[in-house]
Amino acid sequence: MAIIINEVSRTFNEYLIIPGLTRKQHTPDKVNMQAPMVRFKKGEDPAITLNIPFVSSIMQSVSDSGMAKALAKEGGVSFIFGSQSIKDQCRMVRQVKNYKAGFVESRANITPESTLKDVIALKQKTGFSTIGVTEDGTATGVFCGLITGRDYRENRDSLDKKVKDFMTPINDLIYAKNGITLTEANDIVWDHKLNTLPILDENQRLVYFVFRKDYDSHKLNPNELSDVNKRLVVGAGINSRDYAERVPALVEAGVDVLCIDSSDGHSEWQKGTIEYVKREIGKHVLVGGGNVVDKEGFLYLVEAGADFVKVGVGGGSICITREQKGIGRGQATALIEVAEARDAYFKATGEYIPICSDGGIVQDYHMTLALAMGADFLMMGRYFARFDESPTRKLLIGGNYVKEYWGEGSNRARNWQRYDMGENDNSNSLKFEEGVDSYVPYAGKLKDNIDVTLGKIKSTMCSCGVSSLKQLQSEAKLTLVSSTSIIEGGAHDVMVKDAKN
Ligand code: MZP
Repeated sequence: MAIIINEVSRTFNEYLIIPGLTRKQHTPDKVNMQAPMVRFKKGEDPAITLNIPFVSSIMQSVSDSGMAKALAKEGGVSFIFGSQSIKDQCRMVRQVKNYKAGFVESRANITPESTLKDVIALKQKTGFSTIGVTEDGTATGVFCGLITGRDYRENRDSLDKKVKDFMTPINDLIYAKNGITLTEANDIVWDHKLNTLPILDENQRLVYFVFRKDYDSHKLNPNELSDVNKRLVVGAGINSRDYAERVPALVEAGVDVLCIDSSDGHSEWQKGTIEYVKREIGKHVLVGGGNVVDKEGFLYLVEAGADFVKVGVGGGSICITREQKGIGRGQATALIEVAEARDAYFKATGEYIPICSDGGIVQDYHMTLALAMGADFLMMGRYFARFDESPTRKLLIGGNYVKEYWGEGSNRARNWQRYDMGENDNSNSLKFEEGVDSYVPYAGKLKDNIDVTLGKIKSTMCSCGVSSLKQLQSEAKLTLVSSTSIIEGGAHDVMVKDAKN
């Protein structure tokens, strides 16, 4: 007979938070939302600390470079989806890493003898519309001029037109000498109303660009998550098949953190992947594993060397794994058990391995619950898929705007590696779907929504009398709710007026 666990497997919806004593110092502006992202030893700091405890799902319909930039600016991290070619995934990582840095190396360069056709091709390939013109077409060649979208008309000008005939030449540009500080560079940008300031060395070679948009962006995003070189932090999903080629390429592209993307992480394939990455590619390469739903799964990945562990099987909004295979566990129960295992491991070894609650968040208060139950940070798909910054189409369906959102286990994603059963499973096709193709209500800009969500979480934390996530984990009181008390929690026994009136 199988081992029967009699404890009921529960979801977030079955819990509520009991308010604690709110002291006068408990105001939302004093609440700290920072969270450790990767393994660290007692007394040390983790290599990455999130400024808000949110990461976006490793999914085609959620995390591309656009989402990654938007989320890093708010203090979280996106994991660029891995169900694409290594080249395409690395291109997305580069787009994020090159996005801003104060001083940015020019990533799109061309020679004066090239043509408009070459410029358009370069723009498509790199995604950059500001192109440096250098004698040899390299990022550090002798600087000749600049091309922006204002220098040509794509549909009107001859594609054979030479770059030297339509670029803005160096003599008409304001530029600065290498060695200038960022503040001085920004002053020049502002005083002369420039969008781009080229920085040249004593031999007139291009060294950097300073962009006006980066200055604006930093001022607007005090929580921005950046690396030591002031570049946005970005993650990427990997699988347990092509890691020997994919991981070095992603590291080369500048990725900050990796995560193995799998519906079931308690496997020898994950162990092998983590061990290979740490042994062959570098101990410093940060890699999370998952997903697991119990203590055994957590400890297995921790022993393999995982830098964080993701929790959750079958709870995702687009997931039908539980219906198809009968595997999974209520997200709240899974999280509580794994959080206990993490704390016990920390106590025993002095090593803290953060856990990430993945999937199943519907209401904003579910996030507070998950954090109180012990999650260090949360991975969300549906939440982010609703925003302008997700890579999918916005459509008008039945009079309402929606965004497309499909699971990695759906036929549409064709992400066989996430679900296959290792190297002997050579079917190279999905035998049955574990995810659906869906729509989610369109919700506007990521920043606006995150501001509201964080406002709610901070307000709840103040009600609990805590001002950090660590305190929330150790001091919050949670209670199970009956189905009738759930009804009591919404508006009831009144006729709700149309919200618009
Ligand atoms: P949610 O935030 O939409 O509820 O859940 C997102 C999570 O569901 C992802 O981070 C991933 O772990 C999981 N996922 C993605 N695709 C599928 C699927 O097709 C899936 N079954 O379960």
